[in-house]
Amino acid sequence: MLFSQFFAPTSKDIPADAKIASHILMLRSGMITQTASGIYCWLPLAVRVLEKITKIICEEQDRIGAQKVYFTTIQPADLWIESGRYEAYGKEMLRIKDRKDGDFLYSPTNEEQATDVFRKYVKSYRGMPVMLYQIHWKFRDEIRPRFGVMRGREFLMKDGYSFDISFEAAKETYRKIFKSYLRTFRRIGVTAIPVQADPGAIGGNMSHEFQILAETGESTLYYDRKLPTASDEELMTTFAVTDERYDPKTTPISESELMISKGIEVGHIFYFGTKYSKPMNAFVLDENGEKLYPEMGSYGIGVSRLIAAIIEASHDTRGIIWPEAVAPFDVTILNLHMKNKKCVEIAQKIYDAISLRKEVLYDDRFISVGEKLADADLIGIPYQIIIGQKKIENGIVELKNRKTGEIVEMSCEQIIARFV
Ligand code: 5CA
Repeated sequence: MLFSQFFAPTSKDIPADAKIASHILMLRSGMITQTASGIYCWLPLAVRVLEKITKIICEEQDRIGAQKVYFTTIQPADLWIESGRYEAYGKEMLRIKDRKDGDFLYSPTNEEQATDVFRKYVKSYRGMPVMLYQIHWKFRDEIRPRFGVMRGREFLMKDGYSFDISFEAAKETYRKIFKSYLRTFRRIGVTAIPVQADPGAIGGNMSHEFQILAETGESTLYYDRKLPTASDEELMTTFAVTDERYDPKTTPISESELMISKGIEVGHIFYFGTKYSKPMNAFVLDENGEKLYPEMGSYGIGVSRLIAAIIEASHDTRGIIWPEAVAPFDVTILNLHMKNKKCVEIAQKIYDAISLRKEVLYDDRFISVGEKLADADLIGIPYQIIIGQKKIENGIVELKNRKTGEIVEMSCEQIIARFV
């Protein structure tokens, strides 16, 4: 991709209403643009990151047998009246009328619809377990949308729904998802710690949040000092709670073992038994021909929020530092002197060779050296190949590691070999 043709409206200005690093950097790097309070357009740089993240999520869901669907964003109110949540959801739900004056809503979550799809088709315990998920837009009319896409009104969520024949089977599914989430976040390049949580509006009695540690996080976490070294299996029971649940009187560990940090909730999983299957009459017949109400759970990842959380956890004063697995491009080529024939020739040669194997952004714009270097650090692609007129005389280009700042000199052939 040539930067001169790439739609990334970068800016030096710090937007007045942006208070935290991720919001500032997402606006400055031209990833998002606001269209109404808490509602954003996603521009090419951001979409590339979203797609990297969704690919990892889909691969990990696939691995545990969850299957991708698209539920609908517009749902009939009737489904929610059946579950009893239509009134309870209150003002956070965006309610819509169609031309026939029918009541609809824009989905804030899809438990009801998943249950409806299940009951239409699965009539016997033999058709279970079922695990469906989607990655789709949601709308919640938050009282206080803030921090950009961190707490938006329209946001992208991965939401999954499981149907099991017994409590034991549902617990096993929950455990499987729990471990799969740890793996998913690890692959994305972040550390998300699981904490025991309140089920809130989704309901139920077993729930974990996945939190990325960051000073700007809205949640306060209390957890066991040993947590960072616990195995995936131990993590399910290692002490970690949010402030809503923290009670010094019942905490099973001593004060010296306790850590307190701020976190960003990027995932939330729930077991809630028959909370939806019973009122919605979604039953199957068991082996004796008796009614069996599926034991359900739902499993969310805030995909759009995750991007902001990654930036909160990985940036410096100059800009974003993308983990390699989700970076919008693998490498960027900075031709510092577009008017120098040798620079243009070498940059083109390196670009042609490396872009066969890697995603490359070639900055071929006619702008100042300072602007080019600043934009590269702002956008945060993991590797920068810097081509300047002095060094190129001796056949030398520089490779800069965005994260460490380390620069190494290489020949044109060496740099090509490094990436292909
Ligand atoms: N149905 C369940 C799980 S599928 C559910 O809706 N869970 S949730 O309410 O906890 O949302 C899942 C995740 O979406 C949260 O962990 C959070 O990361 C993200 N999320 C929730 N509200 C917002 C919001 N207003 N803006 C951005 N992300 C959000």
